[in-house]
Amino acid sequence: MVPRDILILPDKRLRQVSDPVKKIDAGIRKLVEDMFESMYDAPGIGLAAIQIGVPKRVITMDLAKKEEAKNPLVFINPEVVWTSEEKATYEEGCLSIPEYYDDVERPAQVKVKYLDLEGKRQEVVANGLFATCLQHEIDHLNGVLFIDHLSKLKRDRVLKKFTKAAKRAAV
Ligand code: K1U
Ligand code: ZN
Repeated sequence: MVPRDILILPDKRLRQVSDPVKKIDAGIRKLVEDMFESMYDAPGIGLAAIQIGVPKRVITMDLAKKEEAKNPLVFINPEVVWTSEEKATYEEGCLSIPEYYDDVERPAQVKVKYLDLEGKRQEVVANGLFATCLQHEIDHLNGVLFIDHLSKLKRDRVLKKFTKAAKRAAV
């Protein structure tokens, strides 16, 4: 299997709101396979389907450390149903904004309901990097990028740098 290209800022498709999955069929299972292939190849710890150009509400994730066994996770139609008052700050990165990292403050814990690959309703309470990564990926499903949580000055700087790079690559 060949990893799919990951969309890079300022690709407009990254700003699209993704559609809910109506039926978990062979097409969705193939999409999930392609997403894991692309995520592990990048490498990354999470991926939203829109990052490979598919506007569907599907997320893959694997937070296992290098020395640990793989722990592939799939979230279909995820919804945040509760967030803690407590906040946590993590240095985030994004495969669609390569080599740029910055601190983002988000709720420290979240409760998310979603469908698994068998179409079964699930609920998880996440904290630590799991909570951050879930919120980062759910943001992607809504066309939101982690730089949107930074100051306008920082966001504009990043956007300018990536817009210039895209223009240079196009000639
Ligand atoms: O959504 C994405 O673009 C994936 C992103 C997820 C993420 C990272 C950090 C905080 C929140 C969300 C990444 O995977 S960036 C790459 C990365 O963090 C990483 C890559 C290899 C090993 C360990 C981490
Ligand atoms: Zn991202």
